[in-house]
Amino acid sequence: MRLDVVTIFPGYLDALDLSLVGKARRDGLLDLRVHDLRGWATDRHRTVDDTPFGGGAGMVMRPDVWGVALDDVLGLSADPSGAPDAPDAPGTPDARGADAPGAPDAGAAAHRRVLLVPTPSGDRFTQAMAEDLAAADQVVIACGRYEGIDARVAEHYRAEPGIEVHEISLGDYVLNGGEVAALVVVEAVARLLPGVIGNPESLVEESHGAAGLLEYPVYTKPPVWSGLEVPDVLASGHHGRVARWRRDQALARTAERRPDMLAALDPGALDRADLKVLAAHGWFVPAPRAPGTPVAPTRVRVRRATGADVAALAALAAATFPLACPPHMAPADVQAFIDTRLSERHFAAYVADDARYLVLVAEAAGELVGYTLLVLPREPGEPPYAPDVADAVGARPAAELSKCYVLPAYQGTGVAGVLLEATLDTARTLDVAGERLAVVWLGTNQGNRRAQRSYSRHGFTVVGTRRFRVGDSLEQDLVMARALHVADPTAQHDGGR
Ligand code: 6GU
Repeated sequence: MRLDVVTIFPGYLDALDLSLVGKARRDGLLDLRVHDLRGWATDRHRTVDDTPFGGGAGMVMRPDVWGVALDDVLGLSADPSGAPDAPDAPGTPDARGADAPGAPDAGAAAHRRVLLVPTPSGDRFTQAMAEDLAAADQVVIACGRYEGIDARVAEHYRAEPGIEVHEISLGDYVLNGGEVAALVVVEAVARLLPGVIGNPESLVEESHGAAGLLEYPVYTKPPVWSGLEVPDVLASGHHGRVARWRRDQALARTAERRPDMLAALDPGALDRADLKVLAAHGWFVPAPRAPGTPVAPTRVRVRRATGADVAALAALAAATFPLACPPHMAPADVQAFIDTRLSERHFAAYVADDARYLVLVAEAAGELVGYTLLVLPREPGEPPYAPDVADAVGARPAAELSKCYVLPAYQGTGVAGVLLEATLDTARTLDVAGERLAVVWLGTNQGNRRAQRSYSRHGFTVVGTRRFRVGDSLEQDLVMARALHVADPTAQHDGGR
């Protein structure tokens, strides 16, 4: 590949003689030429800049000087052989030998030529761009200084057939010129060229690579340094476990440092273990809305509901409650239950009365996807309202987890578990007239094994049964309970049943 850098500070690019890039040049894998822009200036002072039209601070680089320089380097000059590339000022380090004028190579029609203009107002330079550039035949980097290059230069070459123009930025900060960006681009592109890196395997797993994750942390000898040990798994010799550990680390790092990268992951490339790591960091992959349209991982946050949520809460309750009802229940009964317990008016009352109710919501991309409703006793000794439950749940004060629902798209993703744990965590901080809450109980339909399994995983155990009426149907519920302040969740039944 051929790479040309045009700059008023050719010496800045001397570093490209070193290391891998220097070796690639010496090995003929990379034809890198650095040119002094002043070689194309025509006045006695070799001027390349002038004052800005419209006024303002600083100087702007002249389009006419850049135009002849870039025409030469890109091989667009009428008479390429006459290009004044050679007359660099004595002492400029443009002594690359191979610095012939930019005559177009034979077969130029098939050539992909790219003009890069580094500028803080460009598109962010990425690994994907580096990979794209590595496939080009010629990349020319036009390094501006001062306030930049006259805007007509990029415009002019954009209109030139066969030339791609990209204005690129390294990041959100301002440098004095494009030379550092040229170093960055050359290094990022050169290492992707065939033969430049001895072991191409090492390109596979790196940060910003195909996996779309940051790289896992790496370690070498000594095994203990400064009191810090290398993680045991890496010395286990167990390739499968090492690979899993590295992937877990990559996922966790990316979740913590670059959530924007997680949102761009292909959910099809995530296995169950991946989903667990992501869930632990608050990221979930909802089911597709339509088959074959996978949804990207989504950040889900759990928080207390506010008055602003009541309309969305009522809509969520109306969407989720019927799905949890057994199939034989009359739709009219289900609707009547919603109207008398889960309307907007009811949620407004729940949210407003935080001595009596705790409402948490799970929010994803501004949408409510789940909620819990915990009902607190009015006084510490108040038993659960139904005698069968009062007997089964012995400890006081006892709060009822009345609702714990998530949208179908988030069922099985772990969101319900996060919502439930957050509810228990908040419940642990609550008291009823000075006595801290001791137990949370709930009734769940006997047929709903999925819910029961989920509550069991979160420390609930079955303590009894109750009857639960929805309209005409009298349902048999399991009563499950969980102590809030003991390590052993089975210890809660002393005095119960
Ligand atoms: Cl490419 N150029 C300049 N001058 N400043 C920058 C930049 C480029 N990228 C970030 N800051």
